[in-house]
Amino acid sequence: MFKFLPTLVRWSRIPLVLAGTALLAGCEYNFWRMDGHQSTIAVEGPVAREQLQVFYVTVWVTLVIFVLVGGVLAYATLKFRARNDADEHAEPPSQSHGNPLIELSLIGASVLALVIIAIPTLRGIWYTYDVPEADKANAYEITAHGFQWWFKFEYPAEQAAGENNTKMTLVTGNELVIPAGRPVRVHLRTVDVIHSFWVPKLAGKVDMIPNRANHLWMQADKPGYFWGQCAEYCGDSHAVMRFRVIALGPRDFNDWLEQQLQTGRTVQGNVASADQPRAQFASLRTFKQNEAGISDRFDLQPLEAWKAKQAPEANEDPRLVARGRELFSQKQCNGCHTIRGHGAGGITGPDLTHVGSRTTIAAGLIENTPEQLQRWIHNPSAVKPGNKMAVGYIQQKITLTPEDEVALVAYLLSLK
Ligand code: HEC
Ligand SMILES: [Cu+2]
Repeated sequence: MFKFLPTLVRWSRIPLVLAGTALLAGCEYNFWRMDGHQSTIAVEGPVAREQLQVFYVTVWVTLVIFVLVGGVLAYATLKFRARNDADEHAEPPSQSHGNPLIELSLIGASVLALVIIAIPTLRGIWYTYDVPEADKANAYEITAHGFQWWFKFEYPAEQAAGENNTKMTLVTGNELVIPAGRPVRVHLRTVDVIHSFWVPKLAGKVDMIPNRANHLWMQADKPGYFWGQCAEYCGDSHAVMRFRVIALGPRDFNDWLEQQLQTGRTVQGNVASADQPRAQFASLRTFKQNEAGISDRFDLQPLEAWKAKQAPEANEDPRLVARGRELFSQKQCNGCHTIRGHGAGGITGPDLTHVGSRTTIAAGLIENTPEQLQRWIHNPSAVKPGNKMAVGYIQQKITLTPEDEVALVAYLLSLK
């Protein structure tokens, strides 16, 4: 009688896959594994794995209930249907209050189902709340701040070089680099409205709430590149308030830290040359509003792309970079952005001291290429509706010629 069960179990993935397809259509490239940049099924860390277990237990319990109730319903419908005219006009069977044994066992079964779901749920709540006691000493601390519509990451344990040999806490923007295989404790803060911190493959989500000190922890099994997303509606550009998490092995992580702790890079070269700066990419093609800004190559091999981005760009032109540095203060970019060691100390926008070594800009929205960078500084609001940099352009009447843009791009990309 139960011969159909194995087949049923095998095919019970279908409703899941169908629901997944509906939700993730477009960004899905590994269909059967249900993988994708923001998959909560193909997880890569212990916290997300714990959360996935709760999900699966719930799915299986409800699936069993669905099959049992649906089966009884189908059985009764078929067995007791009217078969002929006499059935059609027969009196309804005598009505009774019910069978106490059946009712009690149904209550018992419901309680059992809830207990089966409650055990992994409670275990998950305790496990995901904070780094396990035994691992606490090994945990790395980060503070993440939500801004409309980007993320600032602070490394409280790391003192970076500031202006004139001063020290300041290391800060990065939109790309969170963490040590792989180690628990990372993230303190969650916001400077404006409520945001929510979510890295689907690693952990989440926990809200960043004004005047409230939330935290979460996460861990990446091995080095990797992960997609994050603000998961609490926070205004115009909420849907594109993204970020990235880059997990690195101990050696790579230390190398990265060492580079980040230095002041903004200065390109050496023949600055006094009388030649005109070489404009390498002066023609800005016209992008459409909301046009994507991520290349396939980067999309498929993001960690390799990130590693390549740590080295200086080919064909750096020192004169162009020097001109860009001048423009950065002339055009008041320094009022909102910090570039340590280059006399720029603004704090309302992302720290740009090492912006050239990031793979994405505008909070994970577009790739950090010369073309996309120029697209961004040319007209930020055409890339990301409502963003605060565009507001600053209007209020401070900032205008850039194509030559200015090219020089600024060369300068920003030189900041490795
Ligand atoms: C009024 C403040 C303000 C001014 C002035 C300003 N910016 Fe910004 N900038 C921001 C903010 C805020 C963001 C983040 C926007 C977002 O992603 O929502 C940003 C983002 C950026 C980014 C992307 C950084 C990243 O990691 O995503 C770059 C590059 C940048 N600005 C360059 C410039 C340059 C060059 C100028 C001068 C021409 C400038 N900014 C002027 C506020 C400002
Ligand atoms: Cu947000």
